Amino acid sequence: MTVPGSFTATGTAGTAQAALSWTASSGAASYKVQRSTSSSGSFADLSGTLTGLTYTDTTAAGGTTYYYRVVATNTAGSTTSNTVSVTPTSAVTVPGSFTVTGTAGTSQASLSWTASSGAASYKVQRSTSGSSGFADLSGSLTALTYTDTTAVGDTTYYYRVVSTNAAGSATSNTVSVTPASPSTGEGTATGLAVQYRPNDTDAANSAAAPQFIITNSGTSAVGMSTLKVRYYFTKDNSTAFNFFCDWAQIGSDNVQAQFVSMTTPTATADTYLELTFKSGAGSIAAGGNSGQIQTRFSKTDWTNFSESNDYSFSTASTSFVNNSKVTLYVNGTLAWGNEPS
Ligand SMILES: [Ca+2]
Ligand SMILES: [Ca+2]
Repeated sequence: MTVPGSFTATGTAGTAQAALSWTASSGAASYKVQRSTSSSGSFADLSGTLTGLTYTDTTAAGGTTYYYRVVATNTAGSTTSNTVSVTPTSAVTVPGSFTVTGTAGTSQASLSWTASSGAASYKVQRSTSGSSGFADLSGSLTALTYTDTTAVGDTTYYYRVVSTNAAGSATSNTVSVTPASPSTGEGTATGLAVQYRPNDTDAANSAAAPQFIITNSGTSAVGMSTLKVRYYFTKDNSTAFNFFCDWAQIGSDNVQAQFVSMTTPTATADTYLELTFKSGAGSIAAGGNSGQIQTRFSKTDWTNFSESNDYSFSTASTSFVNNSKVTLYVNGTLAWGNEPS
């Protein structure tokens, strides 16, 4: 009987483990795996007595470098393999807890959050209820800030952020933000505002159905024929539009519409629907309003819109509320709202 022959060990890193294998040692009766955290030792027995040629060290910690060697034994003595180093990768755990804060701007909300340990990406979610109805607002983010420019002034929104990695996700606290309405000097002077609601909140069907009420909180009546309303959107393709005024308190025949291509498009607006009013529409008394103006438009080929990327579109409320992203002009001068920029 002679001592076991020379042989070679190899090691492969796993997640918090190391997989070892070795060639057969001639004449070996059994093997033992030894481990050290130093290449020079000391090595301690890790395994019991083995007869196979593989061993998995599941007691390893991710990110630590270990040194392994294998000892082959028979009754004549023992032979030790080469030493291999293996650095197991760290186990992926769900992202850590983190905190979001929000700041109100004019028709927008600025969010920032602390880092969630181990997070690969973040998503911002929004709801108009603090307890339910959260929907993804942003795409996948790696930054720790996000600005919601789709917010409407004087509306309270609830935001939270979800951090994600391969192991799962973590959700931040919820913050509420109420963006301010824009102040336009002319609007303050005239007291005019535009209320809006989407008659159809489906952002991906063949109809865009904005409905409006023009309100006059000023001290004098305003002739409707001096007014223009603009509703901004991206047309998504080059198809032309059909306009319908389904109903208007002032008489739908008194509502005129045209679609105007913007000379300076923005990410959320390349076209606007412009409403003007015939003299038959009369005037809006001080303290009064126009009544509902129920408009709708479709593409001539009835293909679907994508309204979620439209400047003036909002599903924040299905009741009539002020929408500063619908603009109103008196004799061509901006009197309400913010044009897209
Ligand atoms: Ca729609
Ligand atoms: Ca669009």
